[in-house]
Amino acid sequence: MPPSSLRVVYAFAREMHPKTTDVFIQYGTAGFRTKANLLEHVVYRMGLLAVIRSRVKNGRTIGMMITASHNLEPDNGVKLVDPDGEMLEESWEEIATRLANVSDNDLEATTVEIIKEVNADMALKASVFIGMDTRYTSPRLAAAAANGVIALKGTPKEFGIVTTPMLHFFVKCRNDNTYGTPNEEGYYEKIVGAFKNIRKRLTVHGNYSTRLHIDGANGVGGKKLNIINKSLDGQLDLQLHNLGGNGGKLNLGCGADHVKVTQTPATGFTHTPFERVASLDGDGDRIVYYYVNDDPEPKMFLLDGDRIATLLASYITELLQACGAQHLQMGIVQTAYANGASTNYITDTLKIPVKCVKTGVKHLHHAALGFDIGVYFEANGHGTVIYSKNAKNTISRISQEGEPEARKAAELLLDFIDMTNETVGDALSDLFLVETVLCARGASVQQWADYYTDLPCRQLKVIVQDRNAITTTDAERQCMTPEGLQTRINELVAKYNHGRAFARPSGTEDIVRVYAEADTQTNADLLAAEVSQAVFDLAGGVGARPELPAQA
Ligand code: 16G
Ligand code: MG
Repeated sequence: MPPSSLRVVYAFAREMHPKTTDVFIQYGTAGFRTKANLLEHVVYRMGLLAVIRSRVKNGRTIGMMITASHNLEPDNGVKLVDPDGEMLEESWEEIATRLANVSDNDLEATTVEIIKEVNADMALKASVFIGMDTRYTSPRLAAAAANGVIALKGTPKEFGIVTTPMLHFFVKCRNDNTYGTPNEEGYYEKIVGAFKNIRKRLTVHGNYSTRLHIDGANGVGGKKLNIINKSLDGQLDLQLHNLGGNGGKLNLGCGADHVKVTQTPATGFTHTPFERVASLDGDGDRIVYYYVNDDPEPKMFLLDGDRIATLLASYITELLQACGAQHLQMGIVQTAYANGASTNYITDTLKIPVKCVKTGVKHLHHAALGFDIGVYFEANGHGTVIYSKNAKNTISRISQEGEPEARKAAELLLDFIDMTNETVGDALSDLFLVETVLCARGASVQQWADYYTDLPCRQLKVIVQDRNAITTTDAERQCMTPEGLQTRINELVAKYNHGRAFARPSGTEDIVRVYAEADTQTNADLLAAEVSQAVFDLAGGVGARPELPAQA
């Protein structure tokens, strides 16, 4: 395509998706995310970039997801998905940021510049899959995305309202048809189909109950479970809550992020003591479990991403042993947010290698690729399992040639693999994985919670002038700047039994995040507040200095 035909890029921008703000926007950990009304030109331009990316990848399909995940309703966002269903290659984040921020007048020239720089052959076909969450601003943004694709003569395909992991799955399937069929039915067929297969092999026994409450965060995940539920033939007794409608607001007082960060149950429905609840986030890529006890003031017990990782990894280990494939190397990948008790349990009890990496799915996913079977989870409930070709081939061979017992375990494992959305963390797929393990073990949610005891922890936010004044190393566990901050954190941590704390600049909000854990909740709260004060004092805090909790 000669550059002259890029006039249409400018024409679409001017007429339909003009840049009306000078607020600088950055492609962060999970794409662009901000107030929805600041995003239309950004999403249009990402449509352009997706076409260029598709051509650089020889016409393979690229994904675009319109969502702001667990953020509240007024926000929205967009992220690109690479051909194997993984996050956009990191080196393109700067290109995306550049394209998003140029003026409309410079858009055509910048597009030409980028095409040259990445050496895209504009004569190739280009295909872009577009999905969106349930926000009322999403259809408009999805249309802007499609216009961006059309402006550069790519072919958009819109999937309407889907979970983020579904879109990742579709992109992967479109580029690799051995993985599945690239549409919603294909997703159900593979993932839910595998769950049903497994359920036929397992008997519900012991303390496992098929009843599972769902907190759908008033987002897309609950809606999809509502569809799935109709085909489940009673294998699960799903009680669906917070499905949107009935005045419930997206992610407000509910959803995985709310439950994890506030350590309180979702609002919007009544909890029955000791019954499992699975809480999803707004776009269905995170899940945490919890239950409440029957105290007069019910206490909540959270089973977060660390719990899910350990549950899945220990079950896969058992199956690998049962099929005589223990030589396959399994590892768990976590971030600094992983509860120290989970890391100890993995090392001391499960005896599985564990790696700690920087926050953000792409870092976890990348590290997990280093194992035959990599289980990665963020404490916030985002994670999955990935299996190498070698692992899949080995297990598949055993399922055909092994001894009867080994065969049985291998067949189960093959279904377990099919049930896993390997492209990215997926609340629905994770739910079926967890339910499978609990069912196989005849375990109640309390028994699961008893595997180890979490250290009490607390997360806080601090507002500073420039969050990038804080730089970190050692997978974000140590601060390098500002000078003196790490020394101060070390002094504070040393005062507490089982104390651990860190501060890191957020990749999605203009704030610094502080995490602390210690032997008691009071101490964890105190340590988090003290570290917040240190950040405030040494890294240019803005507004009121964080206060220590009342009980201090
Ligand atoms: C994004 C990341 C998530 C991470 C979170 C951290 C993806 C798809 N999502 O939501 O993994 O935990 O950012 O946010 O990578 P923060 O930097 O604001 O703490
Ligand atoms: Mg999400």
